[in-house]
Amino acid sequence: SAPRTLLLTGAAGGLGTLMRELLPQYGYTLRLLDVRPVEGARDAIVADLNDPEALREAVRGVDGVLHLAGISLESTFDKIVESNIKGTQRLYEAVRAEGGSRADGTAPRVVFASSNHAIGYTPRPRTEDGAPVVPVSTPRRPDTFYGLSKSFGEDLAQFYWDQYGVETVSVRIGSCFREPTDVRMMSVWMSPADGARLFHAALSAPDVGHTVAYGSSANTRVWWDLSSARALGYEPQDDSEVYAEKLLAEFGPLSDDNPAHRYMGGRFINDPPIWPY
Ligand code: NAI
Ligand code: 15L
Repeated sequence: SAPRTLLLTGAAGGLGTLMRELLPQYGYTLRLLDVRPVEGARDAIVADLNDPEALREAVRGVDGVLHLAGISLESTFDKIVESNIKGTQRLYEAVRAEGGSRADGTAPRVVFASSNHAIGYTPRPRTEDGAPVVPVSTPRRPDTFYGLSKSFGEDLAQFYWDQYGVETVSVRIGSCFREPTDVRMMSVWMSPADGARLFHAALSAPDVGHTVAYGSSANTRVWWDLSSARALGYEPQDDSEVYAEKLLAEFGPLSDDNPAHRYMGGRFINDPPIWPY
């Protein structure tokens, strides 16, 4: 059965805003947390992930956590360490402690927003020439300090499962925006509606232990093996192909002359977008 009360960290961000719109239809009551005020939500918890007491209070009584908070682009190593590495460990500590204080000892399940940038240095698969899609078991090859922090987050999730029985689904999200905006995104786009479907599946599937899943729509040009996502009950409904004509006319096809097209991480390889704060 689906968890009812969900802590949404990173609620003020782009994906947090989309999920605030889309997740309530699955029956969730959302508790919101962000280091920034959440527009239109006066009861949101404004706290840093590095505030253990606020975090402990935030997870008290929830059935699940959708962990979106963190630096979502490239930054200095020190800033990434604070928000993404220390911050995520503190979240897991709060979740573990919450489980320890319950009669049945069960901690709330975490859905961790990992990223394709944990495997960004993997060459893009030539699926157009019949090459296979990339499995979840592909060695991680982070393309940035940001990608390294997501790789760490997946290891942290595995450790909290092995050591403490805290369950996690780590979703290696592609590009979850309202529309794909470049040719690479035709392969890695996850529509917001499919994002909500996948997060809901990840929160409600039985016995996930630590599961890693790719987060994309049912794109014609998909690069990733979605079978572990489908095994959770995810049935993607969207396909970026409806935008192909427009995007190809504007940008042309993927080309190895373009360094941003050689690897799955796209421009994070050669010209990563920088976190503004
Ligand atoms: P975003 O940058 O719009 O939102 C992140 C939110 O986290 C911000 O509101 C920020 O204030 C908050 N935050 C940052 N550091 C914090 C801290 N120390 N304590 C509390 N809150 C903190 O990013 P977006 O696009 O919404 O992504 C959400 C999550 O999903 C991020 O973890 C990102 O890395 C991951 N992701 C997103 C993808 C996408 O396509 N949108 C793709 C792959 C991963
Ligand atoms: C990410 O991990 C970022 O958080 C998001 O802003 C996009 O850049 C996305 O990857 C992407 O690869 O398109």
